[in-house]
Amino acid sequence: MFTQVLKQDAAAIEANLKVVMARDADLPVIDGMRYAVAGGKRLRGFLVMEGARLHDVPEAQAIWAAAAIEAIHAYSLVHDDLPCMDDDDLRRGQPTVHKKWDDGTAVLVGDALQTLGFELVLAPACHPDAAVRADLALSLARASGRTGMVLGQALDIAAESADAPLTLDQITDLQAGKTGALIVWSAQAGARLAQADLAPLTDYAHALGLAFQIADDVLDVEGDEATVGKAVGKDADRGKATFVSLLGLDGAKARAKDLVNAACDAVSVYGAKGQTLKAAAQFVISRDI
Ligand code: GRG
Repeated sequence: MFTQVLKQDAAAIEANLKVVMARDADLPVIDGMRYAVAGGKRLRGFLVMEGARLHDVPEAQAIWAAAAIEAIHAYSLVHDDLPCMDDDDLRRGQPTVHKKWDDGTAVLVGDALQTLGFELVLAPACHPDAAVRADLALSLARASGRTGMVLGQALDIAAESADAPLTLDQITDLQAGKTGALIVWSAQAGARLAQADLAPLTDYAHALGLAFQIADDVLDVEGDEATVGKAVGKDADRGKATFVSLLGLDGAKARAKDLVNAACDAVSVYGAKGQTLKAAAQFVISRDI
């Protein structure tokens, strides 16, 4: 069952990150890193592990790429929660890093988690061939930096002071960077480790990433703060254009469903082996966390 696989992968990723940081100095930045990287659904890490399983990549290798993407994702959340960005007090049901410590510690925790992500994909245990490790690191840099997640976040910030609300096409582009790019990298990582065709998993992840973001917008309207583990209702409070404000609640849900169908079609080429990825796509739009 998908949720069981997600749980097992999450535990393996947690264990890898714990071992990696076990011998580090006893400083707020290290405590903050352990704190920030703990918890979460580990959806991106799961995508790495499942893509690896599809291509018969050993788990002992894939776990390094899975831990890497969870470190990068955690960095983005720590920085996004800062008062100069989204200004949130709650993340994964706990006080955000800058609330528990201070802004300076949160900046450093994010910085260090980001560099940790690159350290992990470049670890020889991730792949014996340095060219494969370099490919993982280069694609991760492009997915997380100025052509990916940072670009999406910058477009989001610019939209706040724009004269007109964003159109559906503009929001789709913005989210392809902000949330989509890391999801695409995660789904591709197993094929990169196996030096296999990236196309089916790329198509799957483009549709999944958008469905994930639409589900996030729906949760912002319908979700419960205690269950979601972060503040809800923020988009409407700020008059922000979202998939829900542009398509309506029912329209957004219908669009997410279509995207999940497209994601499932994309992995049909793997036959029965693609079943868990199909279940993951269904989970993304039915989740309440
Ligand atoms: C600071 C450069 C920079 C980028 C931040 C990812 C991001 C960009 C901001 C997060 C804000 C946000 C709520 C985005 C919506 C989608 C999203 C990424 C939700 C959080 O991801 P989940 O639901 O979280 O996978 P868990 O806690 O389960 O890992």
